[in-house]
Amino acid sequence: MRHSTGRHRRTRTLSIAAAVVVASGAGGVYLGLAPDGASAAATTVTVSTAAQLESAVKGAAAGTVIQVRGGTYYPAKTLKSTANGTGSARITLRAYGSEKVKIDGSKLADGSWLAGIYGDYWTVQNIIWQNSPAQGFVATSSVGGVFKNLVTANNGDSGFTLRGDGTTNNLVQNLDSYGNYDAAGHGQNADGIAVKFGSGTGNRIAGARLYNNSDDGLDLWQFSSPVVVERSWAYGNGKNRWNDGAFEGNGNGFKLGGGGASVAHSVNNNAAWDNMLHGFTENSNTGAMRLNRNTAYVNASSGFYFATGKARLARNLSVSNRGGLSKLGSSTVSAANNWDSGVKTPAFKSKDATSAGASRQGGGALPVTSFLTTGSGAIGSGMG
Ligand SMILES: [Ca+2]
Ligand SMILES: [Ca+2]
Repeated sequence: MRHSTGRHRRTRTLSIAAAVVVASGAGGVYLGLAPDGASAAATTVTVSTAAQLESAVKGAAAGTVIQVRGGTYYPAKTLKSTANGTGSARITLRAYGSEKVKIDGSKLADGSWLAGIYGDYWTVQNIIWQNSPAQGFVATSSVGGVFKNLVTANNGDSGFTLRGDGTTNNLVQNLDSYGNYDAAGHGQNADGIAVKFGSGTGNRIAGARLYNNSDDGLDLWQFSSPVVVERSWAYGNGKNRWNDGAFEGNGNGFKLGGGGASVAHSVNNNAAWDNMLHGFTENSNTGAMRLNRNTAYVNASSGFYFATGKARLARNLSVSNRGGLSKLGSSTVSAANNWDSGVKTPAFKSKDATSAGASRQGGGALPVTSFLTTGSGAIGSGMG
């Protein structure tokens, strides 16, 4: 029984691998099988043309590793897969070595996403997704995804999206998402990262820079399970950078709900500056969100807008926000923030954001910056 299952799996895996070999032509292909045949085979496919990339994504199965050689790729269709990896045999799509890979949607049909993943246990790493006519990268109802060191830039709707019920245990680490703008909606939809219209626990966003998008930096609209957002920066969102005469972008840094969901997100050690609306806002989410050690600076409206819900805010820092430091309701719990009585506002070491926009460190971590740092371990974002 057990042997029979193993044999079937091996056969199936080999036939998928063979299909990928054919599809990828003369590109370097490595095929390896687990010794006992019980776990899925590791199949590494190296691609160097858009057609090879499309075939490899289409043919991916548990254990497939797709390595993309440096260059700019213009797929003719959305890169789409419903395949599932497993915890021990992930599906990996990544740049080859340290080569720079741009996947560009400018030849796609109107309304197309650039990438749509519907499966579990994908790792997608070190790739720039740009110029899509609609969304850049979308993962729908995915479990266990690792989305690391990605850039989503200048797409026609939100840069990076997690959506759907069953969106569980995904990590989005070190994302840069900028310049996204939905012309059809006059900018009202394109966020840096959207975790919207869905549910599922264990999702975490860390080390992101979400900037110069037409709508919000981060948007958790109608996502009904807690999301962790940490060590991320949102800035310059909601400005009309596209000469759109009917511009409708909102421009919150961190928009933590809306659409009726009441959910306790955790939002820690982030910073929002120079956004056109609030730095951080519940956006009608009445859940007991926790916000600790975040910093809001020179946003056009409130630094922290939590007027209706049960958010718990502690050790946050709000400076020079034009609509006020904070707007809190009677159910909000507020302690040791710089707007609370008796709490001092430490001085920033730097108000020059230039270094925050610099290249990331090797490995993908946020650049080292003194911008908005205070040296205090008691209040505000540590900026990294
Ligand atoms: Ca909007
Ligand atoms: Ca939005």
